Amino acid sequence: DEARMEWWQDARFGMFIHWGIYTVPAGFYNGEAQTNSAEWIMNKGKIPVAEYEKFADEFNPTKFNADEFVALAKQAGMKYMIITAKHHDGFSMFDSKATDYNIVDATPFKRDILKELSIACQEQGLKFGFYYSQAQDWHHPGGLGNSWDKSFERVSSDAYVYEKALPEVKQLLTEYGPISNFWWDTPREMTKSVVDSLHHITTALQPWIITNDRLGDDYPGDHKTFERNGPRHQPEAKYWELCQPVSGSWGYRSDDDNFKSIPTLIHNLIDQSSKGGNYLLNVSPTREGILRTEAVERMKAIGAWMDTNSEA
Ligand code: JFZ
Repeated sequence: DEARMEWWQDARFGMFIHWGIYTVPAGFYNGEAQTNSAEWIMNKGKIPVAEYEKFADEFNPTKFNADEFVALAKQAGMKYMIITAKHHDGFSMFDSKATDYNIVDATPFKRDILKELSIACQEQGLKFGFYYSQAQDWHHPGGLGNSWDKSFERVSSDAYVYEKALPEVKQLLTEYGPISNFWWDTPREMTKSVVDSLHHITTALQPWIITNDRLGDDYPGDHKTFERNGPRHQPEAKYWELCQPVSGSWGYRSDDDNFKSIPTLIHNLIDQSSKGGNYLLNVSPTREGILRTEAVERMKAIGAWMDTNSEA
């Protein structure tokens, strides 16, 4: 285990990416700002499944360039990248074989951005991993979290896992090269057997993988994840990570001007790493596939600080 965790413990800094079709409404539904992190808009706006699906028709991030994205992370001094393969909205950001509700089959873009990023990361020497919302899925009739849409008949959570989550996780672990991390999120009432299955295929298919602590009760994972710094969150755990969005929202929203200052970001990085933790900093690509200039500026400034202050 020590050997498996070694690169991660040395890494100190990683890029988190929240990206999905919620960048089309970008925080606004029926002209009204939804007061929440943008990737929650379907839930907060109680948007019916059939209506939310239409955002996929308009998702066409033609300005996306995986090489440039990975190069920027490297320039910032980041050592690994974790991207949302599927968030709570249930939309798969890769060429899923389990559902057509994915970036290749359901959008005019038709490109598998996870494949493109996995290749770019391998070429440029960055570790690459996935965020996956295993319990909440507001699109599948058995996924947890969608109680506002009564237009379809519900199936069991187990049925959802066997039809969608397990096959997708398996595909992500077998068709995208070496996967450094699996970042589960929001464990909810799932049966022990499906949680066990998710855990077992993950470690069996990628024995070197590192997982966080959000799969389910019986699984502490390899490291803890925290969202806010401060004394309460300085853990006693050996392996831990602080994750934060560079601005106010995880997913892109058009009115988000709440960017953390460059000194704050550098402070957070030093603060976490000096205490033995990692800092997973989230950026939010737009519906066009690019980052806001404020975010790019910040990545470059952190990189410049690293260059002047590193010993190598
Ligand atoms: C979850 C997601 O719901 C959210 O959209 C985002 O992906 C974030 C990284 O993770 O939100 C959480 C999960 C756990 C806590 C807070 C927000 N927590 O434990 O404090």
